Amino acid sequence: MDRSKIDQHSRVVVLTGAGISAESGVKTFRDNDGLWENYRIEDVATPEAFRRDPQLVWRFYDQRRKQLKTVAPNPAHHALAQLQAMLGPERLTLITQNVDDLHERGGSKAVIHMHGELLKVRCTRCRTITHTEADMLSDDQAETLPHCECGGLLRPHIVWFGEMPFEMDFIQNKLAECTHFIAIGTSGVVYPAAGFLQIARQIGAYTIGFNLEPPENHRLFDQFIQGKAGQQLPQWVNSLALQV
Ligand code: BV8
Ligand code: ZN
Repeated sequence: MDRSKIDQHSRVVVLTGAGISAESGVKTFRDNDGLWENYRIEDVATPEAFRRDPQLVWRFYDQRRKQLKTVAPNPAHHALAQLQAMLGPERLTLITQNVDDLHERGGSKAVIHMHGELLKVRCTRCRTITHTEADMLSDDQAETLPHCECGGLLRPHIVWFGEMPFEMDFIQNKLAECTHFIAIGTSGVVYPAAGFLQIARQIGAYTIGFNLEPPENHRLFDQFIQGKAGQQLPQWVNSLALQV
């Protein structure tokens, strides 16, 4: 039986990382050596950084949210939406490490943002989550911090280093029953996301990696397709369309 074949009986789990948004113009974490304004991202995207300097952390997320308005989905996002339409939402689970909304704008449904979303903020007191497109820091000199109606300080609805990613139970269940696991544009460095490939292999799923450069774990994939996701993914999905 050809394990690689994807058909209507397949259950596909896709994990995307910053590389799928790179051709849209969104910087990846490995770009400029993972630095933002000379800060290491691991030092800004943490609860400690937010406690220590909430204005700095809000500036970091306001700037990335603002950039979202200037970028658009690329052919890789559209190809994944096409694949989901072909297989149906029951047969394709899309998990992203990205906090941008490009999968949704590219047509994908029910996207699992395991590391949160740039366009959402959460109250640190009542935990209410609200959608926002606006800058959260006031642009006055004081850089007044945003607060909830309940008086609680608002934070980005983002999973920082040292925090538990979202939807892990759902993700584990989908990994436990998948027939195919496809990782796209991720360096496979950050856990627990980087461990999903191992879980998929252990249950016998057929695994495929798409990446510009061979990531550290590329030998673990049954198939590794090197190149830009915006070129490789549409080609691969179109070749599937003939089979499914
Ligand atoms: C947790 C939101 C515990 C923030 C993010 C030591 C060893 C092992 C693990 C750890 C350790 N010390 C600490 C840890 C745990 C830590 C971790 O893994 N650290 C790493 C740095 C070692 N993980 C955590 O802290 C996680 N939480 O462990 O909690 C816990 C347990 C119980 C109870 C409570 C807590 C939380 C991790 C989530 C952090 N938040 N994002 C924000 O966005 O601001 S992570 C962030 O970085 C991204 O979301 C993403 O996950 C990661 C970056 O990875 P990629 O997406 O892969 O991006 P990258 O730039 O690295 O790679 C891009 C790839 O694309 C490259 O390979 C490139 O070649 C390729 N590419 C480029 N262009 C293209 C392309 N490919 C195709 N086409 C192209 N055009
Ligand atoms: Zn509140």
